Amino acid sequence: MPEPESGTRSGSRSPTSSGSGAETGAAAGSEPPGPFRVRPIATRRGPDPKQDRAARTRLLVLTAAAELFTARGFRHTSVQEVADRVGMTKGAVYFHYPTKEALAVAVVEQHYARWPLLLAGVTAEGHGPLETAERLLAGAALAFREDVVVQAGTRLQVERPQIDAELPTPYVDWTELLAGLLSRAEALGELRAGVRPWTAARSLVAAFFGTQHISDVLHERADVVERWAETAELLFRAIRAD
Ligand code: LUB
Repeated sequence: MPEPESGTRSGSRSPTSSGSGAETGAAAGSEPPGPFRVRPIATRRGPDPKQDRAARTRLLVLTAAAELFTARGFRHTSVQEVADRVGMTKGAVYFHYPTKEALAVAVVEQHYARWPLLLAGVTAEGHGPLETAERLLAGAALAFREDVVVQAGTRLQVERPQIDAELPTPYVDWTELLAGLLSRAEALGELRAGVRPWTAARSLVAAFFGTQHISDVLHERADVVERWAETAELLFRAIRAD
């Protein structure tokens, strides 16, 4: 599997590092399988109802922020608007997220926390690596149409120059995940001769990103599933051995 070349991961903070208070909830060392080592916000943390309530409130605030970030972007969203949306005071919101930047980081990390769940579900279906890659991206397209946290995380990553916070490095984990699957497909002789796993992985990520972006701008992602299906059909025909 190796590649990648320098400068793609070293030194740049990927979603894997949990230095930023990403929801951990679980004992150290039991990281979800990589990449995307970010945990979903656990709303049930155990015997302490106060902790449960706090976790549920954090999720409520995060979802409201995601709706506003998706609709208006980072700059044009205020913490007061987030507070109004969930019927809380600004102070109560700041108790859970000390700054608007911290809210943006949490939203982006929860965007990436979606993918281990999708990965586990598709992997459990027991398909070959190429079929798994195809179904993963089809599942992601559905999430881009339906899930406001996925949509908000995508917009915030595009607006990252405006956000004074350390956001996870975009695109690199999907590329690593797909390159891993395509390397396994190569080992099984499922790849067309001359197709390099990392090249194909970068091409799939670029095509997916472009497809969802155009669908967003033109149709608020209403047709992203269909648009990705037609692009995927073309790309996997080029990648798959006859
Ligand atoms: C994916 C986005 C939007 C890549 O991996 C990422 O960072 C992504 C957000 O930045 O699309 C395409 C699978």
